[in-house]
Amino acid sequence: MAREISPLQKVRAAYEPKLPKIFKEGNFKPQIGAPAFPKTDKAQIKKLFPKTYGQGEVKFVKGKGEGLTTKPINVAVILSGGQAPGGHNVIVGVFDAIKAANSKSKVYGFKKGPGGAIKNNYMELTKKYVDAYRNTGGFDMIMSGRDKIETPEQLAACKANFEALKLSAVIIIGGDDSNTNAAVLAEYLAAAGSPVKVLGVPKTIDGDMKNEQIETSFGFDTATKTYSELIGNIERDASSAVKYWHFIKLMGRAASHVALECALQTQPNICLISEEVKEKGTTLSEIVDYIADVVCKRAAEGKNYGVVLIPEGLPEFISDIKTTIDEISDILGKDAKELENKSKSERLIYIEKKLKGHSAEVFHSLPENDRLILTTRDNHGNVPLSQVETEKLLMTLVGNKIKDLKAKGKAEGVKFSALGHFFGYEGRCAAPSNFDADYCYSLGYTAAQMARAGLTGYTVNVQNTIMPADKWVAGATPVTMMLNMEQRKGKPTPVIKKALVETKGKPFKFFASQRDKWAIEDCFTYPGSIQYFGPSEVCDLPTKTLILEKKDSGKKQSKK
Ligand code: FBP
Repeated sequence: MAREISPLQKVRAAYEPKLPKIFKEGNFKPQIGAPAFPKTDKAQIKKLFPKTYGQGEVKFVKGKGEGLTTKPINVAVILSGGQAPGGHNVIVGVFDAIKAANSKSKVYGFKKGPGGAIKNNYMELTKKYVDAYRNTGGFDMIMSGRDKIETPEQLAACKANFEALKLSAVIIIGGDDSNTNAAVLAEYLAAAGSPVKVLGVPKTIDGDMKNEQIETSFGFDTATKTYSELIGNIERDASSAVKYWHFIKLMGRAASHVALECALQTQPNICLISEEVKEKGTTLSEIVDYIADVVCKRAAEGKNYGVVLIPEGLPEFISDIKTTIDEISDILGKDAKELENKSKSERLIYIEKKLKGHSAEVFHSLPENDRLILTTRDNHGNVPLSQVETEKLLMTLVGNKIKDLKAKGKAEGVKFSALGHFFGYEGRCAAPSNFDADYCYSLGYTAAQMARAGLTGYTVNVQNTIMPADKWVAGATPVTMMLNMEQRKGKPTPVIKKALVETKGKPFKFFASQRDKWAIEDCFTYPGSIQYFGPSEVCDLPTKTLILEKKDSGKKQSKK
């Protein structure tokens, strides 16, 4: 029996994503620029990527299809890492473009992430199958996974599987790590004389895969709009009930782009920005003092309610917690043998005994569940921060601080009743906004043209995105150009630099210029739900971050 779909999904399936004019008109060719190099660590990167180093940036310009094959080709797609709205449209864009160039071409999907390429777990994507996922959220079309293709055995298995399917190209849809992995795979295949090319597409709701060439990662737009709708609803509840402080943690493993964008959209009383906390060397108790001070100032105005936004990555940016995490990582590394067969609680006791001085004090001040999480590491060596209940921790510590102040007669009349929320998984599979639906389809379409051009080791991009879609410019950036060397698991490793919030950047500066007012006055804004139909100024609006970052450069480009 056919699966029932919602009325919105039915209508939305017919939505035709917008494309850059050059693709809509159909007369184009790739133009390869002068050799492009990374900003730093040139010699090391050249040594590691001799085949793909120094390639030129690509732009699609007017042409008659020069350099683009019209022969049937086979390409495969892989979804890698956390879900982000629009992933299905990347695949749909690849599918439509590949089939439009030659209906005999085939598109395969490796299932459950990069692990599918290693294990040869794939399916051929047919029109009927793909059509059911047009403009939908989620990655369930072929599913995702967090495996990395890194060992010689895994690289060799991928090569054999790709060649058996006679692939011209593999398109990896992922974040900074996955695009770095795409570059490693591209180099490996090129060095082995394989005909298979590898391309990347910038994905992540965290918004931290961006640079001069990549204006934004897909999914950030929809996820932040989804969270902002919920935050706006909570703000209205707070100012209606006038009795709760809401502490809302927002996803984003490291960077605070999600929290900052949501703050720009909803104007809460407080939004912590991890990057600023790190820059200033702020401690946990200083953060608690700051929040408690705003709570008291608002209480003095008769407002015993408010909204606080907290980025997920915060614990790793608070100076004393970061030191504690680093000391724990050291213990986990050095004493791996002793810890091997211990239960979770035995590990905790062992580590607690080893910590000294202020780190021990900070660690003891945390609830047991958070202490357990801080002693855990995932496959990539990351602390699983989405599981740390920072919002609850801050609620408790601010509550204690206010009790102290009251005992000293300094917080008379302050009522502090707090509720905690975590918005993360709620937004990652939302139906893509028009922006993400169009942007992702355009990225997929561009990736297909790069596959037809037989280019390898590139991440595709679509630029000029604060302008209407027909002014968008499609192209690709050599991954080696975006690499720098960083210490990973104790070794210098080539990686795409994660874009953190810049405290000198326009989005943060605008926020910082407003936050004192937002803290005390009620300036809440209620963005409402994502609109798919209606006036363009409501339905096609990019994020405030993108508008603030690109406003001037957008004008310059459009005048040309
Ligand atoms: P990606 O970087 O893979 O896009 O994932 C981002 C993210 O949503 C983070 O915001 C969050 O910390 C993490 O994934 C959660 O991971 P998991 O899905 O494995 O729980």
